[in-house]
Amino acid sequence: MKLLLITVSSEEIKAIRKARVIGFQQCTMPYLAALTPSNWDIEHVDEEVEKVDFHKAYDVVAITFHTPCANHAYNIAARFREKGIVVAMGGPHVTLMPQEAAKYADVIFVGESEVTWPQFIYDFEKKQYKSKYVCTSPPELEGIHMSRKDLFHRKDYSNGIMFATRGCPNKCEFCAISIMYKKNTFLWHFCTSWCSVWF
Ligand code: B12
Repeated sequence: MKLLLITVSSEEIKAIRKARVIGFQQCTMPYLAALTPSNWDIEHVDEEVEKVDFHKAYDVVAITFHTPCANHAYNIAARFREKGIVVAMGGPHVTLMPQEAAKYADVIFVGESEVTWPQFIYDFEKKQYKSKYVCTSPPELEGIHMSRKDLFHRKDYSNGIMFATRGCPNKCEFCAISIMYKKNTFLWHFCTSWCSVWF
C-alpha cells in the first residue's frame, strides 16, 4: 500500500511566514507516519520546502492544513480525487469545519487521530472504511510513538520539537485551541504528562 502524506503550505502563507522567526518543522505528518503500520510505503511532501508530484500513484493521500491554506488543500485533494485516489483530511481546519471539508475528501478526521487513524488504515485494508472518523475522548498517550524524523524535510535550526501539552484552560475568543480540544484540558495533559522529544 502506498501512502502520501502532505503538509500543506500555500504560496500566500509561505510569503507571509517567510518574515516570521518561527518556521520550525511541523511534526504532524511524520507523527502520523509513526502511527501507520510498517507494511505501508510512506512518502511525505512538506510544501514549505517541496512540491507535490501529481503524476505519482498512491492508494491514499492524507492532508493536514490550517484554515488559511484550506482552499489550496482542497485544490490538491481535487487533483488526486479525479484520478480515483482516496483523499483523507484532518487537522485544525477539518476539526473546526468538518461539513465543509467533507465535500472535498473521501474521509475526514475530526480531532486527534491516535486511535482513529490506525482504525481507518485497518478499515481501508478491509475495503470498508467510513467517510468520517471522530475522536470521542482524549487518546491514551501511554507508549506514544515518536515522530518519524526521517520524514522531516525542513532545514530546522532549532534543536528539536517537543509535545508538552494539548488544549488550554483558557477560552480566548480569538484562539481555536479550546474549541478544537473540547475535553482536552491542560490539567489532563499535566496528569498524563505526555512528552515526545527528539534532538
Ligand atoms: C506548532 C504550531 C505551528 C508551527 C508548525 C506548524 C504546525 N502547525 O505544526 C508554526 C509556527 C510553523 C505554525 C504556523 C502556523 N500556524 Co500553527 N500551531 C502550532 C501548534 C502550537 C501545535 C501544532 C502541532 O504540532 N500539534 C501536534 C500535532 C501532532 O497535532 P496536530 O497537528 O493537531 O495533529 C493531530 C490532529 O489534529 C490530527 N491531524 C492533524 N492533521 C491530520 C491529517 C490527517 C489526514 C489525519 C488523519 C489526522 C490529522 O492528528 C494529529 C494527532 O492527533 C498549534 C496549536 C495547538 N496546540 O494545536 C498551532 C495552530 C495549529 N496554528 C495555527 C495557525 C493559524 C497557524 C498559522 C496560519 C499562523 C500564521 N498566521 O502564520 C501558520 C500556518 C503555517 C502553514 N504552513 O500553514 C492555528 C490553526 C487554526 C486553524 N483554524 O486552522 C493553531 C490551532 C493555533 C491557534 N491558536 O489557533 N504553527
